[in-house]
Formats: sequence, C-alpha cells, structure tokens
Amino acid sequence: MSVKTDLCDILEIEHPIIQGGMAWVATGELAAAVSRAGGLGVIGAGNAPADVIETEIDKVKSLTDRPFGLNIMLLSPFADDIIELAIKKKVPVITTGAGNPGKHVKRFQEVGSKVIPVVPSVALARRMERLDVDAVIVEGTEAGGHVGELTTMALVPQVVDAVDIPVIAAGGIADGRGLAAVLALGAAGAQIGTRFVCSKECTASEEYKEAILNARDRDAVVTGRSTGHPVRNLKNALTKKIDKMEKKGSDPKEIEELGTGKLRDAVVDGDIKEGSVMAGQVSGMIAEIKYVKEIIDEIIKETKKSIEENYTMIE
Ligand code: TUI
Repeated sequence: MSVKTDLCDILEIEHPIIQGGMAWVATGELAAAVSRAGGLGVIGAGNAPADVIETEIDKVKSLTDRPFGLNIMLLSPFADDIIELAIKKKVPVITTGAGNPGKHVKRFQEVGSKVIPVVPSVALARRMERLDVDAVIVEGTEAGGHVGELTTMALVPQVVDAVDIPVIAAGGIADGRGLAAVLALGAAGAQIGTRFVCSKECTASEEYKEAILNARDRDAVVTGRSTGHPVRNLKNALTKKIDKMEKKGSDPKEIEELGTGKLRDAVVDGDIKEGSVMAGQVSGMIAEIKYVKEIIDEIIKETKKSIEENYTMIE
C-alpha cells in the first residue's frame, strides 16, 4: 500500500515522509531505519563537528543503499565544515535549518545532491525557489526545537500558492490524519520529527522518550523569544527558569547561554529536568514506542483511510 506524490519520484523514496533532522537524536541508526522503511532518513548535524557526522554518514551507508539526507543547522559553529563534508560525501539530500543556505545551493547540486531548505515564511520560500532549490520544507510553530511564528495550517497553503516547487509540510504531524491533512493543503509530503523519537531504533535516552510519552497537549512550550531564537521544549525546571528570566527582563545573552549544551544533557544523559527536551506539540498524541517500520506503515495506512473516509462522507 502506498501514497505516491511528486516527492517520491524526486527523492526516489517509497512514501512521502521525511524524518526531521533533529540534533543529537537523528543519528545514523535512526536515519537508516527510516530510509529502509521507505521514507527519507535524515542525519541531524546540529552543533556537532564534521568528524562525528562523517561517522554517522558512513554508518547509514553501511546499513542501507537507499537515499538519505543530512540536515545542516546553519547556526552551528561547524556549519562551514559540515557543508564541505556534505559535498565531499555527495550526500543524496541536504536539508538546512535556522538560516539561508544561499550561496551553497549550487555547490551541493553540482555533486548531485538535492537541496531542501526549511523555511518559516512565504518570503523565504520565494527566495529559495529563485535559487533553484529542489523543494522546500515549510515548518509551522507546532514543531519542536527552533520555531517560527506561523502555524502549519496557515503557512503551508500560502507557500503552496506562492511557489511552483514541491512543498513538504512540517510541524504538528505525527500520524496518517496529519499526513492526509497536509496533502489536502497542497503539500507533497510531510517531515516528521517527534514521532520518530519514540521509536525503538532512536538512540535517544529512555528518559527523553518517556518524557514525550508522558506529555499532554499543553506541555510543549516556547521559551527564548527575547533571544531571537525561540525554542519549543517540554515544560520542566529549565523552561520555568528561562520564563522567569524573560519576565524580569534578563540579558538575552545570559538566557541564550543557559540553553547551551542542554539538549545533549537531555538526549544523551537523560536529564529531562534541567536539560532541553525539544519536542513538538504532537507530543500529547504519542503513546507508544514502536519500530520505525511500524510507525511508517501505520501512517500510510491511516492516510489512505482518512482520505477515503472523508470522501465517502461527502458523497
Ligand atoms: O532548525 C530548526 N530547528 C532546530 S535548530 C535547533 S538547534 C538550536 N538551538 C538553539 C537555538 C537555535 C537553534 C533546534 N531546532 N528547524 C528549521 C527551522 N529553520 N525553523 C525555522 C528556521 C529558519 C529560521 C530563519 C530558517 C531560515 C531562517 O532564515 C532567516 C534568514 O536568514 O533569512
């Protein structure tokens, strides 16, 4: 059973599902599992140095011959090194986050890589189309991690109307109802992050996964607006501390420093109290840790069912 879109042809994948390039979480193991299950697995470079990411790329290549991606977080101090590594390794698909990949797009494409930047607005989507990128990922504020202001529901159709390249929706999608919804908005696929954290193949700490399983609808909150880099995390001692500092008007630099290194504490060391537990608003609907293949097969089955049921209702 399958749901085919243009994206499947462009990326040579079976299902129109891209895995979010989550820093620390999206390792070679997770990316390989998603690609093997017919989606596009993506390694998250985050703030890691190039030698660490080279190992992850080699790991994916040893586990699957299928296409995979690398997400380059453009605010990383190692972003330039990661860009050179991606070119050297001819990574099949490059996604970018937290900035404008601008002058690098052509260099990636020259070695055969597809380039798909994450954009939080229509203006940036248009600029990316003029650079001849292969598609855009439109991320709504429902997402985990570094977020923009607009919702997936409002932003996706506006970008679909503004550009002629495929649009991949991100933020707020965790199951087949969500994928069916964004296909109805005109997207060619979905990027899914938080749902894949709660997979057997994900190497994040058990504590991190449990925090998502235990989360309720209002637990994924945004902090750090004063720094210019708002981040969605599960509510805990860290987010409460940051909230207090923002309310009393603390120096944004001090707030930014408080968050530095905290994602690793949560993902790797399992410190879900003082660490940064980045996760999307869908956390409240995730109830079980499953194999990646089960997650993807269920999403596709439910997408078809959602579309078909809605048709019979209006016939
Ligand atoms: O990048 C993400 N999500 C992330 S990055 C990250 S690591 C981090 N930690 C603390 C502070 C900042 C980052 C955790 N989660 N998603 C993709 C995304 N990109 N969301 C929003 C954007 C974005 C924002 C501005 C993309 C482009 C952009 O362009 C501004 C410009 O340069 O025009």
